[in-house]
Amino acid sequence: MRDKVVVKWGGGLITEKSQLCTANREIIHSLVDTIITCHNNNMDVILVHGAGSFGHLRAKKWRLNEGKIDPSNFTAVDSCTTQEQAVKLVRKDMLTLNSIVMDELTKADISAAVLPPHMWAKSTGENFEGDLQFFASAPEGIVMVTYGDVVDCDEPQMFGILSGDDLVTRLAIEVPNVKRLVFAIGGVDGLLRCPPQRATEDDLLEIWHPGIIFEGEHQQNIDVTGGIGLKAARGAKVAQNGIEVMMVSGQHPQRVADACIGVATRGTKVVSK
Ligand code: IP8
Repeated sequence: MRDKVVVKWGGGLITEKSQLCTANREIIHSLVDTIITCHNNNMDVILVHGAGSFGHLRAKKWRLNEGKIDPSNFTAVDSCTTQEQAVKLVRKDMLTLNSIVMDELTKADISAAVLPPHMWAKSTGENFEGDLQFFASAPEGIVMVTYGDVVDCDEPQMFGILSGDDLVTRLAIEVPNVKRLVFAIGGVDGLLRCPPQRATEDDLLEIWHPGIIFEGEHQQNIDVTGGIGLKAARGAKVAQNGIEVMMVSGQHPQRVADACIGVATRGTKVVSK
């Protein structure tokens, strides 16, 4: 069986994060080549993408990450009047974002199959329920794709947000033959010692483990999942299982490709200690 790499394309990278449902097609198009590089280097790819403005904005407004809450917390807007409706809309928007990703893969002659989490996964966090067998048994050269989504939860929560960062953690650890996990992120070269607006070139942490303190920026007003801090924590857990973990800028596809095939590049290598 060929080696596999799990790659996460961050939502902040592949969408315009502050503009509802706006994809960054140019970036998506440029990232597709990195998958071809993996195939040319005998590696299969499991691709997970984030939600960006197709998920976080509406999920935040309707507090979907908190599960079902008292309807009196909300004022109806034309397009949506209840949390249940918001769940359906966010799932639909995520299918739209995913179809853009799938379309770019198809245009590059890459065979891919998508497994939308709301159809096979339940509950949130890294202990979500769901059978990862389909990802493990994909034929050589077929890219298995999934993404951060709104999933069903048990009562009383009813629904919640399953982040792509939790999906990559489980996929990297549980699918056999995964050699690497690569986070392609937007706006930064990796983990920085301080928030990006204050950082200089020298503030990139080339190696990070949970003992190293950094001031991660989390856009609480936009994000319903954990931002860079969640990626770092999940990355360390994956590294603990003997899998290489890199965070690189997705705005430099060459770095993403290099990280995927194990060539040294600018970014942050995440280790467990
Ligand atoms: O961007 C979030 O997934 P993430 C999913 O991978 C939604 O954390 C629907 C907001």
